[in-house]
Amino acid sequence: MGLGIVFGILMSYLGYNDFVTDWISPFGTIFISLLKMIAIPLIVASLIKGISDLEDIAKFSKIGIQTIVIYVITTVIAVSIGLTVVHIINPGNAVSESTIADILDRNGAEADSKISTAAMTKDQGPLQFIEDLVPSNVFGALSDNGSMLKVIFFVVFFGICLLLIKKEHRDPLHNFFVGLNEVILKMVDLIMLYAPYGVFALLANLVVSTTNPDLFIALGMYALTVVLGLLLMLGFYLIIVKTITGRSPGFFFKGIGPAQLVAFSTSSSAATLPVTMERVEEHLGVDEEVASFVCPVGATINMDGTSLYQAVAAVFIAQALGFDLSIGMIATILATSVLASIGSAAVPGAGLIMLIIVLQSINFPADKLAIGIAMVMAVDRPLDMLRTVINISGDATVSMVVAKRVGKLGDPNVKDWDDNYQKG
Ligand code: DAS
Repeated sequence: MGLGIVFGILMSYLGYNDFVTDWISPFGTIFISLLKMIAIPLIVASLIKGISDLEDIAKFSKIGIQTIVIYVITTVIAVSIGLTVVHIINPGNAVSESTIADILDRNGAEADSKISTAAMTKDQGPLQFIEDLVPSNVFGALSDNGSMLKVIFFVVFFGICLLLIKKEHRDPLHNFFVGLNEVILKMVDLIMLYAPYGVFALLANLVVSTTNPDLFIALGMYALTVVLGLLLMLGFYLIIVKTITGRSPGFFFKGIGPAQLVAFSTSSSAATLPVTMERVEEHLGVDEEVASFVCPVGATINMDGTSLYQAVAAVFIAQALGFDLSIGMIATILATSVLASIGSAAVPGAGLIMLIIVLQSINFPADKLAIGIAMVMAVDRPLDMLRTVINISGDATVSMVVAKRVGKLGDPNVKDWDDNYQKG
């Protein structure tokens, strides 16, 4: 990351801007194309698997339904916090008009390109938004100029029908989607191996695109906005833990701290899951029956940190590249960020890939999308580490809340706490 910026500054100083744009930048464009290539298969596979797994969740009806409801509530709160802080700080507005013009011009994007062709629809009636949700041609929706919301509509519809078939004790496609999910995740892993080279090229090209420092000031403000949002979300968890379970923040951090460190260092909720479960059971007092269910589900469908980040990043990119957001678009960002959180894989960089889904859902101009992703990628690695910490902290919080509600939250500091549950 830093190397790309230093290299770009050096090339700009030596006057080799065109060399970077002609010979380095394409490796960044390839990386963005790889992310866009894997985004739809990732959301198709992980959303369908996530929804169809709900059938297993529903079996634990006492725990399952409330787990899903509480997870969705915390994700909506996370996105709302993200949207609030980004509209208070407005980091994207720190990018000057001349800087935007420099960047768009060097990257061949139209300064006044508005919503992409897919959104060029007839007069917007009051229910146009609803009409636009339903694809008349699934493969058209999957195409480059398709509408991401149509894809999501089809995927959710398909997943629900798969769930209903499973409830009839038939599960014709389960193994297919489990296998598909694993293959897609392996592709994400390999694409992320190329990430350092792609990010180097993108940043070098970004630096030679403009000599104005305001872009980097805006990026710093953007990163601080995400960090502020994540801290507010952590504070929300502490309030929930204190008011619902009576446990202090010190108890919570002492219990979940080691898992947060693993999440920070791995940027992977999936890799942290075993530690999260051990800490939740042995140090936060959650009974094994609850933890062994709520934590794995959380690692799959609950990524509050990721969804908060996506809301902030989508608004920042729109602000920075001069793309006006309507109220409807902000509502779409909220809905898609929640869905992207369910569909995000618990692996490094998954949130960045899903950001493409969020931007495409508001028909963000295709020629500006790559530039926007390149911008936020400059600071994505440390933000991925932090949002993964929030993701697992949210899973631990909900585990404690569910355990408390079903009377299975003990106090690990009390001898033989296995059966000293605080009743209901
Ligand atoms: N790294 C993801 C996780 O494992 C989160 C993200 O990419 O946003 O939780």
